Amino acid sequence: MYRHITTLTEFVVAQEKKNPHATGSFTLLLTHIENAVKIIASHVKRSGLVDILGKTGATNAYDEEVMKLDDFSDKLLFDMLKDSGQVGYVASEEKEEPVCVDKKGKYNVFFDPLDGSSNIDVNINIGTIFSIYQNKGDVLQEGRKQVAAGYVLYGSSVMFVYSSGQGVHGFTLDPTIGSFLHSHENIRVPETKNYYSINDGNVELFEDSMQRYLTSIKKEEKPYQSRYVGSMVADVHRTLLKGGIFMNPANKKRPTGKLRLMYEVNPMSYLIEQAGGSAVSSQGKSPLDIEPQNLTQRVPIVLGSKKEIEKYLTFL
Ligand code: P6P
Repeated sequence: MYRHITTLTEFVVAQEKKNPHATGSFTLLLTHIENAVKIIASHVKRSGLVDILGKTGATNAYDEEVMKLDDFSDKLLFDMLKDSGQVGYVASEEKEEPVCVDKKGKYNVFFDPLDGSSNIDVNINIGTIFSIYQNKGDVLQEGRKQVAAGYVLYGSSVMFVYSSGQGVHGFTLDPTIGSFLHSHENIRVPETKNYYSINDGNVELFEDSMQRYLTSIKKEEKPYQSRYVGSMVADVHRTLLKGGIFMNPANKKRPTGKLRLMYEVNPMSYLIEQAGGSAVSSQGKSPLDIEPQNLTQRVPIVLGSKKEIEKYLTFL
């Protein structure tokens, strides 16, 4: 029995048709990102085989130039974005400075090519994160100004999750046809879930309010359960689908937190809010309202189910 399942390309084109001002530029941009991540997914799946890890400049059994997967992903994403002809500034977490591809390019794109890449050689899920702004000449814009954001999770299956302001949609790669199929329509974060996701090893370094919160949720009648992968895309994806609270807070060693505002926190906070959840940074303020000071700025982040964030805020 034939049942048509929408591909990512069809979905994005349909979204474009709904928008009277669309010129097809965003569709072209997203399609180039899609092509890049399909190639990255293929290499991630083979990463244990072609000895692609850790070496630079050698050649491998496949006579390909072997480079670290994150360098490869970084170069590939940049080239694909440049080839799209739709970008002004492109900023990679792997690079010190943004690159101005075309001053008149319509969109600025920030990306983390392979977040959690330290997990590659132990076969733990890793991900690509991207964040898209209108090119208004100024590279640094607050997260609220994002026109779209998304991630790709290279896991037991490869998933492309994104939002362009009309809810969050998930697409699962069907490797037999090389297409992302619309598997998760309009993802909504459950309002509550007793999952907490944090690196408990730093508990002695956390602020008093965080320590009191963590003690309290473990003493509830239904104690909260720890779920922590240590790979942001995996932890946020689980939080998006199942609910709970993901935290990478400030601590005495990292008073501004560990995760990058422009490359990790803004795109993930945008997605969580689009899916009906909440995201807060210092003093309970939304990270999307932070005026970025520099490209590599780190901020504390707590995000997830609306009611879980409300409970957390009562401890501030
Ligand atoms: P911590 C991975 O190195 C990463 O950048 C994120 O993917 C992950 O959420 C975080 O760092 C883990 O941080 O404090 O647990 O080492």
